[in-house]
Formats: sequence, structure tokens, C-alpha cells
Amino acid sequence: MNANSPAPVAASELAAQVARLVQSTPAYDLHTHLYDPAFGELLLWGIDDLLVYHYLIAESLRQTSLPFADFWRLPKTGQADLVWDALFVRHSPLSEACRGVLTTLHALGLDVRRRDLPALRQWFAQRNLDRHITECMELAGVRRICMTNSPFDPLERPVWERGFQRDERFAAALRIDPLLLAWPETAAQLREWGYAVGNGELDDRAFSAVRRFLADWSRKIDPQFLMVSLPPDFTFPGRSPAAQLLQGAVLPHCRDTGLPFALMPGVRRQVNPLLRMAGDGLGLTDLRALENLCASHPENKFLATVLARENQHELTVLARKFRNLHIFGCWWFLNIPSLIDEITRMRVELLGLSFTPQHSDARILDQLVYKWRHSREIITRVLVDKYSDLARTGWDTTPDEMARDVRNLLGGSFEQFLRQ
Ligand code: HDL
Ligand code: ZN
Repeated sequence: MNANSPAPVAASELAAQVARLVQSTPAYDLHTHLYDPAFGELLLWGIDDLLVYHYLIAESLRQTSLPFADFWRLPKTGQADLVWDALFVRHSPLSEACRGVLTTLHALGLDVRRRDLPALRQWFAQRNLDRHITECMELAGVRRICMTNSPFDPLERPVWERGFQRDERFAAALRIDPLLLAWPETAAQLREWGYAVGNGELDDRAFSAVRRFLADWSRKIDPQFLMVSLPPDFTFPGRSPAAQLLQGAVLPHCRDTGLPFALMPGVRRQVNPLLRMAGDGLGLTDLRALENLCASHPENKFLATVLARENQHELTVLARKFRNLHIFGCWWFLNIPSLIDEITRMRVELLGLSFTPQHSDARILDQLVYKWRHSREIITRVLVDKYSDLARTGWDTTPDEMARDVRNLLGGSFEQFLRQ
């Protein structure tokens, strides 16, 4: 070591430095199901919504013989009582979704040791929503929330059509699953809205009408990107309506507007319909479709997160092959500490910093707190190991460089990708 180079930072100091940076760097949450407060009841928050999260419904219905139909007939508070009893009282709340509720309540200053659900309800009943939004975002360390916005949602659409003063903390993303996955029916819906899609034939007339629809909604909601969740067996190129609409309308629209297209493949919808929103499962995705899209559309930008653990290595290698592909998040069934650690470690080792390790997928505002706190702990652990590995080569990463790297991982690389 030459005389004037600084002494290597001690391992404990490096760990503290990384932890401070990850903790204090605000994140851009690029995929959630939260809503600008202008959408009123669509923005879910509070203890009962936390407890009836579909992840917890799936877990609690395993701990009771109550017929599913009887559960669905209960009022929300009745469903929440059942979840609380099954997963927090009769069994220790060890699952990620259970622990998350407690992390959030604890961060909000509530004493979970009392295990007093009525008292928790009283506390939330007196909460002011604006203050709650600000406090949850501060506790979660989130600076911007990207919503999931669907023109096909009958509750959401009228709010956009009425118009409202946007809360700049809430960005939009244009979700088009029905357009791609339910084409013949959706063609009728577009016709009703005045788009001359013809009789649903996938011809140039239909494609230009779909492009007008996409252009209208892109102007209306100013999306960061367009997005779709696809089944594991989606193929591209292909003869499916989804593949043809992507080719003929969606990707030309994205290319001309510079908007990325986000693919979220791997969902097998309604594996158990009796569980309703909790009834979706997953399957191994054929990533050839994503590879073909990136290769055949170099002028388009693609975001991707894939649902099966077994797809993650191949997805990361695909990102090495195509710089018009930005991968993100440990989505849904992957959003558990053991897999976040495995996947994030692999991505840093293969991609360095050109990816986005996490999004929350929060459906309830308060979930931001636990989803980000839990993930930050793991991202910190991974980065401490990686910077320590680096330090052993004699390379000393300065605090400013670490701060830059963490900003990139927590939204900076994503925003750069949007601009490129
Ligand atoms: O399709 C999606 O965006 C998924 O995230 C689903 O909404 C899923 O129900 C979910 O909430 N996962 O976390
Ligand atoms: Zn989602």
C-alpha cells in the first residue's frame, strides 16, 4: 500500500456507512397498486385493509375449515378479525406478510405487544389521511410512488375523465392487460368508446385505432411506462392477439413516445378462483419471448420483472445481452427475504448497478413501510458484502461513490433508463 493512500475503512465502519446510505436515500417505488388521494376510496390504508391483504387471506384460510364462501360473506372487519385470530393469535406471525403488518405498526409507534386489535382500529380511525400519506412515505423512505392505472377499471376511469389536480408524489403507469389478453371483448369496449377498431380483426385499421386509444390515455395520465402482466407461455413473435397487438400498435406507440414497455410474465391467473384476488399462481416463463422482443425492437425500451424464482438467472443474463432491457424488483411471491437476498446478490454480481432491485407492489399505503424496511435491510447486507469484497482488492470506494451507487439502485438507474 503506498504511503499516501488512506488506510482501508474498517469492516464495521464500512457496514455502518452502507447502512446509513441505504437507510437515508429515498427510493422511487416503480410499481405499486396505490392511488393518488384524488381517487378517494381506491387508496387503501389502515389496519383492516392491512389485514385483509390477499396474501394474508390465502395464508389464513389455510388455518380454518370455514368455507371460502362464508369468509367472503363476512364484512371487511369480520374478515380482518379472522385473519388476526388465525395468523397472529392462534399462530405466531412468522410469515413475511404477517411480520410486515407488525413492522408497519411498530414503525408508526403502536405497541403491538398489547395485541389489541380494537385499540389499533381506534388509532387508525382518528388518523388524518394526508398526514398518514406523508408519514408512511417518510417511514418507508419513498420519494415517489408509481401507480398502476387502467382505463378499463370502471372505478378509476371516471376520475381520469373528470380530471383532477395531480399529487406529484404519485406517478402513473398505463396498464393494458385487457387490451392484450381479452382482445375480442376489449375490441367491443374500444368501439363503445369511439375507437374504430372494426369487427375485431387484427388489421391495420384496428392497430391505428388502438394506437389512438393509447395516445389518448398517454396524454391523459402522463405514464412513466406502459405495462402488462403476461401468462408464462406467452410467445413472441406469435399469432396471439397479444403478440399481434404488441407488434402492430403498442410497441410502435412506445417507440414514438419514448415510453418503456414493462412486461411482467409468469402469472397463472385464478389457479384457485375460490380465493378471488388471492387465487393467482405462477409458472415458469418462456423467456424467449422477452429475448425476441428486445432483439427485434432495439429502438424500444423494455422493463421486466418475472414471477418464478427459477427464471431469475436467465432474466439477469438477458439483461446483460440487451441494454434496452431494465430488470426490476423481487415481485409478489419473490418478495421474501431469502429470495430477495439470493436474487439481488446475483444481479449485482452479473449487472453491477444497472438494474432496480426492488419495488413494493404495495396495495395498501401502510405496506410501503414494511416492504421497503425489510428490503433495505437485505440490500444493505448485499452491498456490505460486495463493497467488502471490493476493498480486499485494494479499491477503496469513497462515501460519495457509495452514495451515488445507492441512489442509482433506489430509482436513479430507472430514471436514467426512462431518459435514455
Ligand atoms: O399483476 C400485478 O401487478 C400483480 O402485482 C398483482 O396485482 C398481484 O395481485 C399482487 O398484488 N402482487 O403483489
Ligand atoms: Zn402488481
